[in-house]
Amino acid sequence: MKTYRIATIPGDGIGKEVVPAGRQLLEALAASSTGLQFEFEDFRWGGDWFRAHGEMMPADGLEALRGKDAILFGSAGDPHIPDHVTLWGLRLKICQGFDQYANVRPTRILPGIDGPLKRCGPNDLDWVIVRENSEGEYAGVGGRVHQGHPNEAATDVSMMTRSGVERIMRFAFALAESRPRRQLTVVTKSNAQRHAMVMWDEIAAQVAREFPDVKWDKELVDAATARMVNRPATLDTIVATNLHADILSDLAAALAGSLGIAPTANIDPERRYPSMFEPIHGSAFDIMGKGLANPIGTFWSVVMLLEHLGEYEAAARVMAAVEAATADKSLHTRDLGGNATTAQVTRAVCGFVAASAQQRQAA
Ligand code: NAD
Ligand code: K
Ligand code: MN
Repeated sequence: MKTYRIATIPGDGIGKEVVPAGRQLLEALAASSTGLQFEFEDFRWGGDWFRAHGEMMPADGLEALRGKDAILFGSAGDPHIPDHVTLWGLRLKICQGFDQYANVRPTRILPGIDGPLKRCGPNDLDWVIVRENSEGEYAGVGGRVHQGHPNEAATDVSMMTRSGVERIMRFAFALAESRPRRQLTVVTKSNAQRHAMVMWDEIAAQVAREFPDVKWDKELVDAATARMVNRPATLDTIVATNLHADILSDLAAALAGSLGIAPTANIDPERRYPSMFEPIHGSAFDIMGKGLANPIGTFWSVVMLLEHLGEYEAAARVMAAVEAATADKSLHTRDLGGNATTAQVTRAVCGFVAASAQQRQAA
């Protein structure tokens, strides 16, 4: 019997709705599997914790997470606290504290879901975006002088290091090599950003020599958005900076049908620390507390969590359950044009997981 220690951090807004749903799914999986168990510890950090303690998570919070096998995260963002305080105080603190430098964002058109692109079927859009997750535009370097005065100046410096770029390029090339098409697009903006992005391009070309089987090309980030819409089938694996990939992956999610279905993994590839899995969406203030949140993005993140743990069979079983749910339009939440609730989708996906276990036992 294998027992995994999982930390759950719902955070704020709809994070408090989708993370419990993700936990329910893992519990359904454990109940219907032989040899797989989860030990959960729930951390109630975020906006409420901030109101009570003046910080988003305790100073020794990372210590409490360190021994876990994985973290399932919801969202950081509270309507009454500035966004940069919530983001830096919780999500980025964990990503940077545990050096989760590779952010992986798969995008596919799932069965039953109609994306906004005409003539774009499941085979025309199958991407993985790799986001540099530790430096770049979100390095936190910069400041403000003469605050509030007419001559105020402010900077956010995009700080890139050779070792930081090398490791994300190597990760992206290796991931591209592991996929059937062995193809990588390196997104850049080295026409305008003439220091860091030029180094980024040079390192891409250098790392490419270590991966002779990977076909790769370069695309400016603005042109990349148009290519995603106009020629989606020409893309496969994509690597981009922290900011560029942040933006491209929301576009990717929307093109695949909804922000509510997109998953992400914040990975420490060297496995020194626990990795963290979350839907890519935020707190969704407009629908929080109403039971309308689509839990599919969290469920797909659970699939990525299981894959990271090496539980490939369980991961495939959960993904099949997710796809059985999306294929049924009566299980679509409002973001997909339906009227199912978070609870209904969760119950259905847990039911599919249980049913697939029974079928396996019968076979
Ligand atoms: P958002 O992702 O919260 O919402 C954007 C839109 O998508 C909203 O209309 C929302 O209703 C819809 N949506 C998102 N997820 C959905 C789901 N699961 N089901 C149905 N509809 C869904 O982005 P935002 O409005 O820009 O940000 C709100 C807050 O969340 C901000 O505080 C922001 O900083 C934070 N945020 C946090 C994270 C994170 O923790 N990783 C990511 C993005 C945004
Ligand atoms: K999130
Ligand atoms: Mn984002």
